[in-house]
Amino acid sequence: MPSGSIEVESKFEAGPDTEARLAALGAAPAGSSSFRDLYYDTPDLRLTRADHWLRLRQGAGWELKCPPVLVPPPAMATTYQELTSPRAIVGRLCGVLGVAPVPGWDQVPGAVAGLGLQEFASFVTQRRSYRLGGLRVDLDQADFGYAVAEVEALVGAQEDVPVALEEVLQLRRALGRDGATRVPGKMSIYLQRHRPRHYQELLLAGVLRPLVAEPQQHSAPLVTGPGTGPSSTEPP
Ligand code: V4E
Repeated sequence: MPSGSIEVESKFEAGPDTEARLAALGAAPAGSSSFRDLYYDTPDLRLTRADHWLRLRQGAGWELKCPPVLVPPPAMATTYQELTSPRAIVGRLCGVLGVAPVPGWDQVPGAVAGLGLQEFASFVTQRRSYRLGGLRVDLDQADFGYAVAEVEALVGAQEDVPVALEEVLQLRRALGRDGATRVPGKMSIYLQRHRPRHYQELLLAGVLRPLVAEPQQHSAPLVTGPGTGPSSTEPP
């Protein structure tokens, strides 16, 4: 089995009734958090064009999300392998970029510098989480004015994905969110708004899908004020 766990998730647009529905279903509040994510790629976008997402989540550490090893999931869900061990992350980065690892790259920052990776996205998320059985529900509000929710399961092996997928979609339906529209993640919206050329590249590569229409926002942003917005935008 590959190292790291596999994340099975389905994003949805939370409504005013979502938290009441979660409570009615017996979901337990699992706390609130606020964190900044910094994402990295080569200047010519070779990681994200290969659907590899390297991020430093402040307070949690480095993580690399890679595409599924086997069968792609249905339209309403995504599966990604999540690597968190420095050795696994650096090994995979070198594999994707076709570079032999160098001594001193046993920690991610050394490899990030050596491979010439650059930050391309930085944003803060305020999150409220719930747990129900083995599932987790996150209600996210990003500081660039986009809210999205997700039902998520973490499994240890590819053969556990189909059951987890069914559970995730079942809870999504129980929350009244069984529409056919694929809801974009924070990154799609971030890139579309702040890195349009990067966004176009990923559409061309088939890594991101075109946005049908920007979803409605049901609540005012939870994070406001100076210093909380995106750290950079593409040069003109
Ligand atoms: C995998 C991925 C990206 C990395 C961020 O993943 P995501 O789960 O959206 O972020 P977040 O903050 O909820 O992480 P968590 O706390 O759950 O670990 S950015 C883009 N992708 C690919 C992708 C995709 N193609 N389509 C959808 C709907 N989501 C993600």
